[in-house]
Amino acid sequence: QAVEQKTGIAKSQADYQKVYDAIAESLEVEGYDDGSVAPVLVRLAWHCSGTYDDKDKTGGSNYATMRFKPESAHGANNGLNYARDHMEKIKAKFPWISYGDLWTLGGVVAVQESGGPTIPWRAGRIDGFEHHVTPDGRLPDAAQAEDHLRFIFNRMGFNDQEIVALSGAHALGRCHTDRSGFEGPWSFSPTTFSNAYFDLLLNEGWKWRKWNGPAQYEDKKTKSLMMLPTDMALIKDRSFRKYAEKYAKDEGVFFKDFSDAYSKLLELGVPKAQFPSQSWHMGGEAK
Ligand code: DDH
Repeated sequence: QAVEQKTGIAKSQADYQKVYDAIAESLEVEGYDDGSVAPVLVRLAWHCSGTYDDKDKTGGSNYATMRFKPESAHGANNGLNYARDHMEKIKAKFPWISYGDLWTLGGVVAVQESGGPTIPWRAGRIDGFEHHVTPDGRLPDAAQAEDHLRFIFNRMGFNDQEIVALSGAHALGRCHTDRSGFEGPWSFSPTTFSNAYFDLLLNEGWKWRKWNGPAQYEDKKTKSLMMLPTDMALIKDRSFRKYAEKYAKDEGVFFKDFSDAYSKLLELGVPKAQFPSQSWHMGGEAK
């Protein structure tokens, strides 16, 4: 087996801060969706990490295996070529950074610069090979419900509270018919990270949308917002619902729990010995 690529761990936090700044500067893209690539970068960081299996320790963000054909072609990753191509422009400026570090740092920048909490992050992931690709089917299927959510996220090592907290990322972004088949944003401000997702989920009236696409909900009032069946499971299931209610009431609690869970997500599959340091707070002031 070939020697794995250099990690760049001889670099300091200041070096990674330069990458952070370059990503932050690149987020606004006129004419793309709602004017920002932040949501799709949050999704790239999540999908490159969420393949982890806590039993056999395969998958996760360590090897950035979405660079390889079998994984980039997995249905759940449709549209992420846009995010990966965007990140190639950053990689060209900082060729020493590993893809796993680049993509996960992209998620951190995108959350923080969209007004979300500080996400503790550290460098140390290494580029792997095609044989590290995990089988299709490790990411959630939006058409399903609470049993599926627990099956998928327990495998990664997440509990009910963490599942609900992580799902709050859907305050950002939208569904695209040419990517997932679903359509529309979850919130009225899809480039702002907030607890709006939980507030809307609990306090808007929702009904099935009548259309030719896959089964999804729309809000009764404006018909401009959407929820996936898996989103709705978070208020139908009693254990999930108590966290959704907590996060709708208190954005501070949501921010803290999201920060902990997203930070944990981004480190899945990375052997602790690969991290040379404690987590860093990149970017501006800690929130
Ligand atoms: Fe998600 N997500 N996600 N999601 N996700 C989609 C978009 C975005 C599910 C399905 C979809 C998380 C959990 C789940 C983001 C972040 C996170 C889309 C639409 C589908 C479908 C894709 C498209 O058409 O472009 C399901 C199912 C789950 C689940 O079962 C829990 C989590 C945990 C995160 C996270 O980041 C922690 C973001 C952001 C988007 C918006 C992307 C965009 O381009 O805009």
